[in-house]
Parts: sequence; structure tokens; C-alpha cells
Amino acid sequence: MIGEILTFPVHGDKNGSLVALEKGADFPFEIKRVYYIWGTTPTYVRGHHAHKNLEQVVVCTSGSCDFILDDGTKRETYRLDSPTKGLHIKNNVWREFTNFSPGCVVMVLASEHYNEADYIRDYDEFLRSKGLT
Ligand code: T46
Repeated sequence: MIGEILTFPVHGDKNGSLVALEKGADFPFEIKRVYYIWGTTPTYVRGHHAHKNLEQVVVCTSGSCDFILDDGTKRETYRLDSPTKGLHIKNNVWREFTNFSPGCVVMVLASEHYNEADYIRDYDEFLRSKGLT
């Protein structure tokens, strides 16, 4: 698999649920940045890039969407539809995401600060960076 689905432990009862994410057993890296995306157009495809040095865990805290991951040789689609599931994406993976449900909120936990120079936004450059062309 290109990405890994993490299943978070849930605390709670009939009155509500809570997920806590801390570096260690339940979470793979130290979080330096959090951002979230909402108000998405259902069929619009976001992303279209890879990162040179960035790990991220993506959580659909409300609603659902599809993440398409591409390692240059194959593409895999991951459905995110629960606040208890996180998609762990490592370096050098091309990502696109779409198929947003009404009310979808995508929260992303990132291992590094925002750096536009870390983005590879051209697919051919992505393949070259992996030695595939
Ligand atoms: C990713 C997917 C899942 C910032 O100023 N700071 C930030 O931390 C981020 C992430 C973005 N921006 C600015 C840069 C653009 O002007 O916000 C604007 C939208 O960013 P972008 O077009 O890169 O958004 P997406 O949804 O295509 O991709 C984002 C992340 O950029 C990316 O790392 O993996 O979400």
C-alpha cells in the first residue's frame, strides 16, 4: 500500500466521543502544523502535487472524501469517512483528493512547517525525482 490507514483509539460514551493524537504509539511523528479544508466543491480535484520532505496524516473529521495516492508506478484510492481514521502519507507521494460530501471537513496534521519550495507540482518532475523517467 502507498499510504497507511491509522485507526485512532476513541474515548467516550453515549454522550460523545473524543480522539487524542500525541506522538508515540498512536501517532507517527511530531506535529508542527495543522490545517483544515472545508467548503469544497463536490467534484473538484484538489492536490495534484507531491512533497519532498513532509509526512502528513489526513483525517476527515466530518463527512467524507476520496484520496488518490500515486507512487509513480500505481495509483490507490482511500476513502476517508470517519474521524477515527487517518491516512498517513509519507514523502514523495503524488496526491489528489475529491468526491467531497456535503459538510466535509479535512484536517491535516503535518510534520513540517509550510514551505512552498517543498512542493512538486509537475507530474513529470515528480517521476524524474523518483528516477522513473
Ligand atoms: C496537501 C493537501 C492534502 C498556506 O499558506 N499554508 C499551508 O499550510 C497550506 C497547506 C496552504 N497554504 C496556502 C497555499 C495556497 O495559496 O493555501 C492555498 C491552498 O493550498 P493548496 O492549493 O496547496 O491546497 P490543496 O488542498 O491542493 O493541498 C493541501 C496542501 O497544500 C498539501 O500539502 O497534501 O492539502
